[in-house]
Order: sequence, then C-alpha cells, then structure tokens
Amino acid sequence: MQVLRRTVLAAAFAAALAAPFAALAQDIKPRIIRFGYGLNEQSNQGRAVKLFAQEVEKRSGGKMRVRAVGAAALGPDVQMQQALIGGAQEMMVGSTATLVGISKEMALWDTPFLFNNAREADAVLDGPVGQKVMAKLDEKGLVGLVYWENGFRNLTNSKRAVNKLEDLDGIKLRVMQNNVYLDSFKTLGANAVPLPFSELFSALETKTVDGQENPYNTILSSKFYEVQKYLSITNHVYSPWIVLVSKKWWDQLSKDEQKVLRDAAVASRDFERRDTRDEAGRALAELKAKGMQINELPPAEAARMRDKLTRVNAGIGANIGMDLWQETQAELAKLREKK
Ligand code: TK8
Repeated sequence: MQVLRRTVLAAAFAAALAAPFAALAQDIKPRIIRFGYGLNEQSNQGRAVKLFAQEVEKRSGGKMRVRAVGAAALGPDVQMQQALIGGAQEMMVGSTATLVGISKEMALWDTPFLFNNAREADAVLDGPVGQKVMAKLDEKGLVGLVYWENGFRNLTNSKRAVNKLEDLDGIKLRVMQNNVYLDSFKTLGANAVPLPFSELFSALETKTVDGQENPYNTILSSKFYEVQKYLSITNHVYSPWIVLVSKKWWDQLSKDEQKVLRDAAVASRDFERRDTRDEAGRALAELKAKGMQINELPPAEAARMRDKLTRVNAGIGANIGMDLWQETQAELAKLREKK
C-alpha cells in the first residue's frame, strides 16, 4: 500500500515536471509543412514553391518550415487534394481543373477562351469572382490562398501539325481529369483520354496517347519535346494553379501563423507570375531549337473552334450557376471597355 502510494505520487510528480517541458519543446519545434506539387523542381512551379518556402521561414522567424516535395512524389493532384482534406498533408499547389470534382465552381476556369490575355486573368482571379470561387473550398475542407499562373494552353502531338479543326480527328489526346476538358476535346473531334499529369510523359513516350495540351513552360520543363514533334499554338484556355491548405490543419494555426502563410502566398504569386511570363517569352524559341515543329492556328480556324465550343460553354454556366457566370461576363465586359 505504502509502496503503491509512493509510486503513484512519484509518477504524478514526474508528470507535473514534464508537462511544462513538453509545452516548451513544442514551442521550439518548428511546424513542418509538407507541400506537394506535380512538376519538376526545375520548373516555374518548383521555383515558386521554393520562394514560398523561403518566405515562410523568413516571416515566421524559422518557426514554420516548408518541406517541398515535387514531381508528384506525394501523389498526383487528385490524391493530394484528398490528403489535405483528411489532414495527412498540409499544403499543395495544383491545377484548378482537377478540383472540379470537389468544388464545381472551379469549372469556371475551364471555359475555353474565357480570358484574352494575362491582364484579364489576373484581374478576374484576384478580384471578387476569383475570391468567391476560392471561398467555396472552405466547406469542402480546403483553404485556397492564391492563384498562380499555369498559363495559356497549347496543343502538342506526335502525328501531325494541327492547322485546322479536322486535323484533330482521331488524335488520342491526354486531358486533365475534368469533364469540361473531356467534353471540349471530344467536341473538337479528338479521342480525349483523362490521365493524371504524373503518368503523362511515359504515356507519350510509349504512344499510349498521341498528344497533350499544356503551356509552353510545362512542355519545356517536363521535356515533352523529347516525345512530341508538333506544337500547335491554340491558346485555347487559360489555366490557373491554386495554392491550397488543409482546412483541418489551418484551423489549428494561430492568427499569426495564418498571416505568415497568407503573406508568403501573395509574395509567391507575384514572383511566380513574373517568372512564368518571362520564361514563356523565351520558351517557344527554345522548343524550336529542341526540334519541335511549331505552327499557329489560322484565325479563321480558331474561330471555328470557338463556335464548336459554345455548347460546352452553355453547360459550364448551367453547372456553376448562371449568377456566377453572368457576374464573370460582366466583369470581363468592364475590363474590355476600360482597355
Ligand atoms: C501538375 C498539373 C499540370 C496541369 C496538367 O500537377 O495536369 O496538365 O497543367 O500543371 O497540375
């Protein structure tokens, strides 16, 4: 009895001593943020993640650290989104297009030919419409911080130059895992196949698919020029990336920690857009030098493509809600008027 009481007392005493130390240890231990992304380290995406990591470390005085994992080593976009929702991973950046299954409003950005230029994209994405679409993620277990530029997408394939609509006939074209893309390219006559980005290079190499579509930057950084002969400039859609946080984890952070992430994200966005536009300006010449055959779709053919896709556009409006659709169109009209 005596012995037992002494043991209990000793244990209680030890626990009382240990508690403050445990709290202290937790204060000192930096928060590790697992941040996943799909492209290589040597890409616009990789460079911007690196900058984000530096900003977080600097702004938190080393109390928060980003462990960046590229090349889809934590899984493709769709898998990482689920890991964020479940709280098994803290952050990621990826395409908005692969988020549509979780948050239907994201399909707005898949609208073919929605933006005429980067100025329009920045204004709408950073403005009330973009913020409203982003805020919808909250109820799905995700927090959106900022949009980065993936860019205007262009077609590559190993069969032939696409100079007119009919040239797409029967081309096996990889698209993102997204119904708007699937519909769009089926409507244009291609044999569209949804695949995660991480499987794309080998699918092109083994000729499982003939082609794909992505911005110049990605065609370059993912070395698609090694397995694709033709690049046809279509600029058929502007594709954003979005920086996401697990809401489960976000809700455990202090206001100060949340502010560090928000501010670092804005800094990374500004850097990323500049860097991406810089690189895009050089990329075409580089892709040519690597041996790609490049052609521009004649304006009359681009117009035929647009016409064909009007049906797809109507579907997007219905899906995301006509209010959001009309608000977007009104904002674009205002921007175009101002010029
Ligand atoms: C990278 C993807 C990529 C996208 C695609 O994870 O899948 O084609 O353009 O950037 O998000």
